[in-house]
Amino acid sequence: MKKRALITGITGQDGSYLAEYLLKQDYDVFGLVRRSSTVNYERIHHIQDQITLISGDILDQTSMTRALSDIRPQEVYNLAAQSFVQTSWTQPVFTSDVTALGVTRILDAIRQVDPAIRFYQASSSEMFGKVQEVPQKETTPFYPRSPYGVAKVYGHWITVNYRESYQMHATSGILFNHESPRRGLEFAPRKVSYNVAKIKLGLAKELRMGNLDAQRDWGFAGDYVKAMWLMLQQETPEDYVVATGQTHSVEKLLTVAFNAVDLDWKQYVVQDERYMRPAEVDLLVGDPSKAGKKLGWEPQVTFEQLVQMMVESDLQLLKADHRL
Ligand code: NDP
Ligand code: GDR
Repeated sequence: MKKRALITGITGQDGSYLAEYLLKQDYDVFGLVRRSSTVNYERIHHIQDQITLISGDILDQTSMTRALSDIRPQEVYNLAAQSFVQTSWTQPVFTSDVTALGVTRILDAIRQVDPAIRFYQASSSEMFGKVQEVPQKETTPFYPRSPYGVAKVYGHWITVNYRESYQMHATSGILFNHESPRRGLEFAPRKVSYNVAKIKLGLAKELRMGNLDAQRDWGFAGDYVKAMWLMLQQETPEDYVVATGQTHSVEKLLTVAFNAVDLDWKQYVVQDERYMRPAEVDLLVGDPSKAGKKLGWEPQVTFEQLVQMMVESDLQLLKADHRL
């Protein structure tokens, strides 16, 4: 019998890579999708005939229970979230409802339908926020700096609580920033790669950015979904930091991306207050040694390779769109 996995957030960046990865592991893959007036299956279009999409929303507990009862999966990966940090200040209540309470809804649906289902929660380095330790590891205290970060701290602890209360195989993966050509256009690395490609092709003249001093530990999403799967294959559920162990500033990101097309970022980038945050996370760098030791996980793509891959992909995309 094939294993069955349910992915919430399958239409997102990570959902699409995870679905591909699980198909390669010979799973039957199911994805929870919420209704919208226009179809947004761009990232899973190429595998749509190999997966099954189920209508539901993590705001609606009934839909979670129904999906679990119908599918009877062995594994559930909860990737659904309002995941853009900046938006969490303008929609703090909605962000909490989806990103925090959504986790309880799905955990409790699992408890009712089949507590033996293994559960993965997409936790975040944003929980470390104003960092209390460098580098950050599983035991580093949390100090979130945005409504999104606060919601993720809730999601993390409710996962730990269901594990301890009901002996569920529930795991929280504390993933640092990970990117790819499929990243949403609003996140810094994709915003940069897309606009660098536009500038190079003569389709834009400038790039407006916020804080250039912030530092992040950036990896490749394709590498990170493998760590999610490995966590659910362990006999004992535990929490893991997943990161590269290296950090770079937004300014360095600009340098590498513009250099990839032989341009100087200083001639095109304009700082714009609109992209500054009310409270910033200045520096994130993870210590992935536990994931290395226990899961045998290691990132494969370097920061420079990642940025070049994204710029190259956006150049191809824009050339095709504009028939260049
Ligand atoms: P995306 O923003 O690309 O994807 C989010 C997904 O969640 C989309 O499929 C979206 O659906 C879905 N979703 C949002 N609200 C609901 C809802 N109410 N019901 C059902 N589905 C919903 O995020 P990523 O793929 O980048 O990230 C995946 C997860 O990992 C998120 O939880 C994120 O917070 C977390 N994370 C991400 C990191 C990263 O660097 N990428 C790092 C650490 C954690 P739709 O397409 O309909 O909007
Ligand atoms: P982040 O990612 O907030 O770390 O959350 P994002 O790429 O949005 O920001 C990274 C850093 O870049 C700075 N920055 C800008 N960011 C954006 N988006 N746009 C800009 O113009 C800009 N200028 C500077 C930001 O201030 C920040 O310091 C991501 C999300 O995927 C979360 O869901 C996930 O949990 C964390 O990564 C880990």
